[in-house]
Amino acid sequence: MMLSMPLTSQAPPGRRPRLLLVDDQPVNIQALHRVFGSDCQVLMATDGTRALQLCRERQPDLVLLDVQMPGMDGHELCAELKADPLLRSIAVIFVTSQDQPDDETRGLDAGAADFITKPFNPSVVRARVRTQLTLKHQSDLLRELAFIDGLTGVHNRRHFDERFLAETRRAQRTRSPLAVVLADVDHFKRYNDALGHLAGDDCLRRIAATLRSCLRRPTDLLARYGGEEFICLLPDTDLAGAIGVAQLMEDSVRALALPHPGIDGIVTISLGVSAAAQAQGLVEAADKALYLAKAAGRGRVSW
Ligand code: GH3
Ligand code: MG
Ligand code: MG
Ligand code: MG
Repeated sequence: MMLSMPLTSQAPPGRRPRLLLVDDQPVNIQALHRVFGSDCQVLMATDGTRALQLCRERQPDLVLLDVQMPGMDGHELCAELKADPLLRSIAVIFVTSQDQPDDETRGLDAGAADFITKPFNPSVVRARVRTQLTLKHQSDLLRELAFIDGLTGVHNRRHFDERFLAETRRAQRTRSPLAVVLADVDHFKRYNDALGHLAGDDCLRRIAATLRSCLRRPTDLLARYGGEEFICLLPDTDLAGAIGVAQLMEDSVRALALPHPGIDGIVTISLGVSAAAQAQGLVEAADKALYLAKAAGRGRVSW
């Protein structure tokens, strides 16, 4: 029986697909809710502006979108989503009573993945949504891989840049603090010179794993920012909190006690911390603080 088929065969464990139903007529939303309510997280909006807001705040996997609505209509909303790098991956299926081929072409041109006409057959809607959710899940996995640093397994700079943009917007919207910690391995050139590049790579892997173990919240992000530099993005964290994280990182790397023959000591890191409600210049400020930590003798946290 089609209706009892699971919606995604490869959904991430513990995460039900998140659908956004958008239609100016609540009765249409109710009809779709009956089809998906039991096995999806369902969000609802009766106008385009509210739908866009929900997309920003809740990142649905897929939007079932009515075309004709007062205010921002379906085509406009779809165009907004596809023009935004942070929202572009959300799949859009138009659900409309219009059956002119022109409308279908226009919807697909706007970036929609599929097109369903009302009145709809629940099994068909389910099957089409299932196909799009599977595609979305696969492209999410690929994107995730493209955002991982090959050497250390932590996120890469590209991912940091994208998350930084999203968190900056969120921090401004919610007026919550946002913090950045920049970490740089001390005298790493001499480490390579003394032990060789492969040992250097191993050292970077150990440090990355240690830094990661210092992060506590699922929203905290660690990325490799450059050769022997790592960066942390800490949402909802003020300066004092970020300094605490940075100090823990400094202590944890020190506790590894990795011998550094190039300086006759052990491997240490220097860290620069910055935090603000305004994310403007946050990375630059952390970089300046890192420079202070280096100048003050390395193996320490500055802000
Ligand atoms: P400082 O304490 O001032 O940071 O000194 P440093 O030697 O760490 O800084 P510098 O920027 O002069 O040198 C960074 C070194 O990091 C040089 C480069 O060979 C090494 N490095 C960068 N990326 C990698 C990598 O992926 N693997 C290895 N093994 N070494 C790397
Ligand atoms: Mg309508
Ligand atoms: Mg460096
Ligand atoms: Mg260095």
